[in-house]
Amino acid sequence: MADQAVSPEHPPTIFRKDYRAPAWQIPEISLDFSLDPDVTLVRTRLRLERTGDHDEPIALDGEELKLREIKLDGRDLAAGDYELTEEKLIIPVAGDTAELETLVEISPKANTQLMGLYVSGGIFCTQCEAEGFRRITFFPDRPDVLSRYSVRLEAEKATFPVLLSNGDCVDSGTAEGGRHWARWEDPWLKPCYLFALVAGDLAANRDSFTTVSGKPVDLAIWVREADLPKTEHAMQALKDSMAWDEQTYGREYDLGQFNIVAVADFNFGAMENKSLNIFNSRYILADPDTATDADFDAIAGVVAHEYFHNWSGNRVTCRDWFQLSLKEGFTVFRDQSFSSDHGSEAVARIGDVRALRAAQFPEDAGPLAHPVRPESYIEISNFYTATVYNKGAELIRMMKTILGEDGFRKGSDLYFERHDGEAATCEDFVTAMEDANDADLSQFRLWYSQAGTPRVRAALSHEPATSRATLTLEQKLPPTPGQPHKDPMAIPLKLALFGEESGDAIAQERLVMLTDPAEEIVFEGVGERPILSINRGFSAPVTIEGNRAPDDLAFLSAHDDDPFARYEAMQQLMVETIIDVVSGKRPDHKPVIEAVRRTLGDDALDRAFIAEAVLLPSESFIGDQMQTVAPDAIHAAREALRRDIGTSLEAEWRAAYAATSANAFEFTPAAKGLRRLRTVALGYIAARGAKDAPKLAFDQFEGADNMTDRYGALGVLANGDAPERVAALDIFYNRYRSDALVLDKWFSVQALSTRDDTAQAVAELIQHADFTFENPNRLRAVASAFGANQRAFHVATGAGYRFMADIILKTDKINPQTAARLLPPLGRWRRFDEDRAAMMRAELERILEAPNLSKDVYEQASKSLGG
Ligand code: B3K
Ligand code: ZN
Repeated sequence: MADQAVSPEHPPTIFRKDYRAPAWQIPEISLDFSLDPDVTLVRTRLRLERTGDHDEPIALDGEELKLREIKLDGRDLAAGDYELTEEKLIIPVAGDTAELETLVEISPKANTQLMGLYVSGGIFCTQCEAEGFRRITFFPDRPDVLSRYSVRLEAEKATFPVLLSNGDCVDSGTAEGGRHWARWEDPWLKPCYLFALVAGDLAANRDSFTTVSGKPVDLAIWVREADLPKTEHAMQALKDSMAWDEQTYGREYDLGQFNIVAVADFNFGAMENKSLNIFNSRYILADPDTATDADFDAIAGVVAHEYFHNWSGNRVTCRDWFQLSLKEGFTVFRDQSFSSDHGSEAVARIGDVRALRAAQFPEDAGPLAHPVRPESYIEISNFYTATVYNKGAELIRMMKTILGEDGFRKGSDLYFERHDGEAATCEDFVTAMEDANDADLSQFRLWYSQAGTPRVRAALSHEPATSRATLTLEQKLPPTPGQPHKDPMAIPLKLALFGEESGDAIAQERLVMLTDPAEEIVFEGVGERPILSINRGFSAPVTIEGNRAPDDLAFLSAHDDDPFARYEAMQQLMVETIIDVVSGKRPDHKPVIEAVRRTLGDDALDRAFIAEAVLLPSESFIGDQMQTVAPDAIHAAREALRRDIGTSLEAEWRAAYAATSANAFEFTPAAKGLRRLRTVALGYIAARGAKDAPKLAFDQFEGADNMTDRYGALGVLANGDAPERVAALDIFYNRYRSDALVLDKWFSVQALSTRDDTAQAVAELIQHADFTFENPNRLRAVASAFGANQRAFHVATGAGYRFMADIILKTDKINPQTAARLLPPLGRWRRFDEDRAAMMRAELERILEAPNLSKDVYEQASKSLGG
């Protein structure tokens, strides 16, 4: 199994090549929970079936379980009849089938890792993906063991009046001592990572949905009673998702109930347990006073994502965790398409690409780079990454681009039909796409196995005499850990040519498959000078390097008929302008200012698109384009450009601000666009240093009838040093201190501040009475936000690095999974100057030297150091 020595310092590596089908299947499991926060008893009966001709014992996983009883075919086993280690229970079995019964004791209240069964705000809940079920009972905790579940829950009735599990509730009753019970049965085979239970004092927002074939489904969103009014948006998103999956993928829901529960303490966004989705409350609760438009959109996206998993993940699951992108990449692609269909396609695509570039490109360029289908891991929780999720979604999107809308649907139909009820692989998905279309995706498969972001160099030349244009495309595949050399990839590039004089498309959009290291494409009949529009719609997750002059980019930003390409041209123009200044050239802000002016004044564009297009790229994105990141110089150059855009276009910003101001709250795409542009305009007015800017921001803050405007204004104030800043922060705190999700925003806005003292500010924030290491949302509101704040995190003294390492070490003792997710910013040391790199390395070494480090943090820190 492991190729390296196993010791506490060096936990074993698991390799994809070592996959073996399970020696035993468990077609049926019955679980009986006697719930108590301190001591919960779990009685489990498993029907064991030997698979194939072998004499291996049954090996069950188990972690932090106290074994009280064990019986095989009704007979008590003696200590010598089985082997029990810290992680395994191994039992020799004579026959080919048997019934195993265990009784274990667990302690949900003491579970701060939030994996397995735990208590959040007085509610029992579970999280089993990826390997949490082994913290509940002994079981082969792997996704290719599929079972039918029957679950009995018993708890004190007054404190835990609601008892939920997967499937349908088939019976319930009262028990002695003020307790009650319920039995749930799930007819669908499922892996144990999809098991869930919830018990607590919850109220439901109930609704219903009738499926396309006329079957009624009872829907319920369970929250604390006081939060019921905040569940409407999530409910609407759920019903929209159910209808969308029927229309778009022909996928109907398959049970009589669908339950969602929101809890306050959750390691990530939400979990797709069969018919009992458990959510971080942040992705359920919203009303205009407490949630921003971005929060509303994220809620719809996550509700859709988890619902879509019912087919892409649950009905067809993953054979092993190396195949994680099979369900995650596909499901992200599905939720992206859903959001795009329910709003502006262009703005949705800009958002997808922005997220990919913010999280995945840096991952691909750093020590933690891994293929979409990884080859090995130490701790699987570390592989719920932007590569597996977001780049994985880009792979699915590319297949759709290559095969076309109908071909893609034929492929997904075949995939679902072929693998329904199975644990499948990424390879199965690609094969279904090929078979349904009689296509050959052999070279395309490299996207699953080769890490790193391909770079495509595009050079266009023009010969007026022959009216011929020649485009040379060249692909370069940067080395990544363990993959020094790579084969050329199949890269689908949508491109078009525009005429400089006419402004017309002189070569209409076409799809070019770049499959060789270098290729040449000739365009005939090109009389006027052509301008290249490439990777339109972001057809491939690559970086384009080209010879497009600032004027050409400015031209595209005004004339391209692909909105994404238009946005992209503007971004590139901005990035190049800032990098020129950072590398010592005299600033020439004019092309950017003119491009922003034109976009702002283009009445044909929707406001949401304008707001995205005129925003400067983030400091970290600019850094990613540089050989060595220079955080302070980037900040200075970007701020100077912002100031200049603010000053030169002051009249335009004020006009835009005024035009978007009389905006009584409505949750429509148009109203959202106005709100977005409003705060962007406010930001530019403030950047210019206008005297009245703090007052303008404060008035917006005070007068707002919604969180988008209020938080937008607070963000502008938090970056400055006007007295209004302190006043607004205090008002915000006092108004929302009892609403945890809004209080998270109060922490974040300070950790994200571009002020000089942010590294100091976060050190104080974690001393605040409302800060806690135990709630992942609160922890991330400070630590993840700070890690994403390039200038503050990389403050030259190294205080940011020390702060983060301290937080990681402290969190590791409580919640290793969440601790490990804070590590990547420290791992990017190779991208920085020597002094910073040395300080970052020193912190990574300090982390690695700490006693009793979790596997999670060990893996991230050791790989980040390059060891
Ligand atoms: N499948 C879960 C993620 C579980 C993460 C475990 N570390 C949520 C989702 O992607 O839908
Ligand atoms: Zn998912």
